[in-house]
Amino acid sequence: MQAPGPAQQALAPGAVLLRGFARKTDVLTALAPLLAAAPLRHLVTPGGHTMSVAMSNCGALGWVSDRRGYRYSKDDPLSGRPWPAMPAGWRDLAASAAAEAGFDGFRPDACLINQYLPGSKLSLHQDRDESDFSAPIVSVSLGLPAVFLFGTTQRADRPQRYRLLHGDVVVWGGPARLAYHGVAPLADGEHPLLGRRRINLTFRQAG
Ligand code: MD6
Ligand code: FE
Repeated sequence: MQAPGPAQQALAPGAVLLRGFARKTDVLTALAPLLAAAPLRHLVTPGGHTMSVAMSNCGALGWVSDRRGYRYSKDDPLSGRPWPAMPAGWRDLAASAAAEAGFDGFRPDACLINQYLPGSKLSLHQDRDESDFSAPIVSVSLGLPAVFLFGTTQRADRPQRYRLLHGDVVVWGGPARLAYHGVAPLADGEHPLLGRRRINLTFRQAG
């Protein structure tokens, strides 16, 4: 008998929510050493605002923001050294989630690590700093639940709201690749593995 696959929920053409896809994968063991090598920090936007989400990266490229703009960088601006390598287990998890959502051959070279504390939020935005939009975005939710906002490619369209739990994975690509998305202010709580925070891993083919 074949085990049932993970629950799939279509959010839009090209966008899929894979409920619990990462729940049984050990992604947390690698987290502390990565954050020791490249600590979480609050980036400043080109407009001069300090983001409430704290960020770091692993992989060949990392996403950074400062007064000069958003971009991908080979080096961590804090240390001047390359970002820590992406753990093979993380890369394989992202590739298998992408394949499950219909995107074969996903080879992420960037993983953004985001930490949300109670009250942290991420305004509606598009992920458009990557060089090639033919690859999807794979987003892994860990820790406290969050309300994920997912709209269309038009900023003015009101986004749908989805509650994302520990282990949920969202994949968006194809016609949804440039969909506006964000995260509502995180509600306080206590997660058995991660405490009072949410960690989100966002995998991209950036270079
Ligand atoms: C999420 N995160 O946290 C979705 N995008 O569920 C994002 O969309 C995102 O956290 C760009 C930069 C950082 C992010
Ligand atoms: Fe994003």
